[in-house]
Amino acid sequence: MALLPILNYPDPRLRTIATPVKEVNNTIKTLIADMIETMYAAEGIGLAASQVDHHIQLIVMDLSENKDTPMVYINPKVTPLVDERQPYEEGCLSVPDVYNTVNRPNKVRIEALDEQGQAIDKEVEGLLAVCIQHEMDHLNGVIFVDYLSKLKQTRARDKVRKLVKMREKLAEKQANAEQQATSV
Ligand code: K1U
Ligand code: ZN
Repeated sequence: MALLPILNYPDPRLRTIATPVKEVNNTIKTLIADMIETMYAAEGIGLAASQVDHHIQLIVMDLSENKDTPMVYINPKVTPLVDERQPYEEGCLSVPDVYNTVNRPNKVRIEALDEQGQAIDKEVEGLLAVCIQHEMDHLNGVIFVDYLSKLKQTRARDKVRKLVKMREKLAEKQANAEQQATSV
């Protein structure tokens, strides 16, 4: 298994519309395993294939406390079951360290295929409903900050750029230190 790099906002690749999965073959199964590992390593509760630069309709999620119940949704279709929208504080692995309230329907129907190609058809509510709608947005090139004011979007973009630069500098320092340690 492998950890996959996660695209950061405002990377334009996050705006790509995902295409349906034609066949649940071994290549897709490897990607699913890698996405689950990547989601756990990043301490997320969901991950869309778009976020790891694979523009296909594939989502993984795990809302369990022990992080031992991964869910896989292939070619998902999500239908709101209520008109009313409720506020929820959302985060995004592609927009690190930014949290904001988004209003969404609190109950939805999910129709999809699982990893074995079997049909899923269920009604969900609460965080699961919020999370699947957030992930569906990724497949459609939408990021949760799009729902925020222009000012908040600019702040989010600047914050992520700063964080990414800091991470790059840290990685460079670590690589230099390792090189020095091996050359002694
Ligand atoms: O798609 C993603 O970027 C993953 C995202 C999913 C998500 C979290 C919260 C609300 C909607 C969608 C995350 O996992 S962000 C990190 C996280 O674990 C988290 C953040 C806020 C609340 C709960 C969990
Ligand atoms: Zn996200």
